[in-house]
Amino acid sequence: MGRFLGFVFTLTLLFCMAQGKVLFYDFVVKETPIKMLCETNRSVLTVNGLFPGPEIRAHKGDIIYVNVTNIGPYGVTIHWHGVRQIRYPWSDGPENITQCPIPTNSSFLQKIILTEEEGTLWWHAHSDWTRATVHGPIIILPVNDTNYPYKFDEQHTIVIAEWYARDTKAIIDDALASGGDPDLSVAYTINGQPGDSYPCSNGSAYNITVVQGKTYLFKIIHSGMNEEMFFGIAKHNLTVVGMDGAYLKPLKTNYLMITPGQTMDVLVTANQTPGRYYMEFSPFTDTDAPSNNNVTRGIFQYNGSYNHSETPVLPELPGFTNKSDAGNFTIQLRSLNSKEHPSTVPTKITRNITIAVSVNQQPCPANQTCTGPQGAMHSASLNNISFWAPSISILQAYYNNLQGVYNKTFPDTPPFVFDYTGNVSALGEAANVSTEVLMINYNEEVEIRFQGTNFGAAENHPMHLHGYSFYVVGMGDGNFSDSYVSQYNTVDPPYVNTVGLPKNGWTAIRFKADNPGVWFMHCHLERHASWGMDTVLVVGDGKEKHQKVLPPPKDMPPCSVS
Ligand SMILES: [Cu+2]
Repeated sequence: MGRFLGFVFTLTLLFCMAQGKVLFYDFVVKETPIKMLCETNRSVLTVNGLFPGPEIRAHKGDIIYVNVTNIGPYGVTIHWHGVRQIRYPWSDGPENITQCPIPTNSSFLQKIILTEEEGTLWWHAHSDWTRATVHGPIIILPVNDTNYPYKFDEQHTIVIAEWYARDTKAIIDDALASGGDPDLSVAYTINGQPGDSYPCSNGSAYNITVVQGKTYLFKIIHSGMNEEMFFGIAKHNLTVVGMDGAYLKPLKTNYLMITPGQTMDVLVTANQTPGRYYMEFSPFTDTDAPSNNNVTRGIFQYNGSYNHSETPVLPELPGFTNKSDAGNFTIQLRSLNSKEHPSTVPTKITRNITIAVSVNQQPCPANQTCTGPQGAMHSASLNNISFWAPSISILQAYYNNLQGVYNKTFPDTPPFVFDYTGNVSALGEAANVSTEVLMINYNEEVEIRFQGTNFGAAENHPMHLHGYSFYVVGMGDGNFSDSYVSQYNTVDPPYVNTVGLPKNGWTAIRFKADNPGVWFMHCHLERHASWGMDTVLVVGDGKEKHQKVLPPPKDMPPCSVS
């Protein structure tokens, strides 16, 4: 008996070691006066009074408890972007998908279960447009702190965001009521600073002082709302070594293109003449839709003796509308696929889904004036369904077998076939507004082919899936064709949680449905998500006990109060 207990104890100890540490964080969501541009201290929603918000730092396999207390003026939810949350969708966060908002003056203890994730992820609000200012990094270090597949001397986190001139909840509430375009952001920021190209900056900008010969690891998080960005540092090469919490084969480049929702780990060696060099983010605007055409700059400056007041050198980035440079960067990304970090790309696909991704219009309701295109209302859809979030959580309805909250009828193919990326002007642009989910069996090997369409203002759509990372096995311009399957990369495709679907192009992704639960899938351009470019994957339980969704915590925010 004693020997048996000892054996159990040893097993438990091993299990705990494999599971890593348990960490605790306190997040208080509250309005905080922030000085930005020429404004004086306008209050915005923050976590712990910080913009960007506090960094979570953990090791692979840790479990993190975050006690989220909301003392802001309205209900909020927080999402841990890129964390798979195996069997535990209860803490995933999207409003009315996996939980109802945390009401004002209450708390929700969220549990973040790290498993395979290693690298850079982030957290953000997932209700209304609150994530504009409620976001921050999740840095996941290798188990023993030193076991990186690359070398560097120092690491720094860079959070890119978009700043709006008024309350972002009012912006999206107004836009959805009028059917028109939401306000554009007025600045892009690097770690909370717009930089010296904006009025009232007084020359201040995010800056980093570097030592010649040293190599810096930049953990770049694009938490911006509505624009993809190019990034570069004058005269310096970038080596991309990770993305979305997984390693990549080192990719040498002089610029990168990053979409909202994506993270990239980038090495930069300070190997130029000591001096001052701009690092710059500039928008990639491949659409007729209005966009914020400003840039934001930080400064990469060497220590040592030279004229420190000299104007920094500017990088040469692709032009704002340069679709080919954006695509040429993205298609070069490859997962590391080493012995320690192997790729496991599904090759026996048992479920094949094609999703047409469209920007639509809805007719203006009678007795109303709409400010969308041609007096109509902006809308967006997946397979011609413009997603309508229910008033209670889909996860709670699913787990408790409540009827009438959602339909299990999201189609596996577009409802009708047309020349998706050709001239669509003769086709109607309205989509069906409803709550449809994709039902997927446990352990299916799933392929999803996203097909962009030429409706409305076509553009790149950063498609994001909760609960999973996926392999991007193919991508191209125009309409998808079955003949492309033989050209898929099933050896070392990038393993990501957000992929840019090219404007009027296609992208194919693969994953094994080994995480039961209710998982949101949506465009990470916030205006498209608000217009209905979303759906939900409901992945069923497996037969074994360890293949089922875990029970909910006792303190789930109630769905009746909000
Ligand atoms: Cu989109």
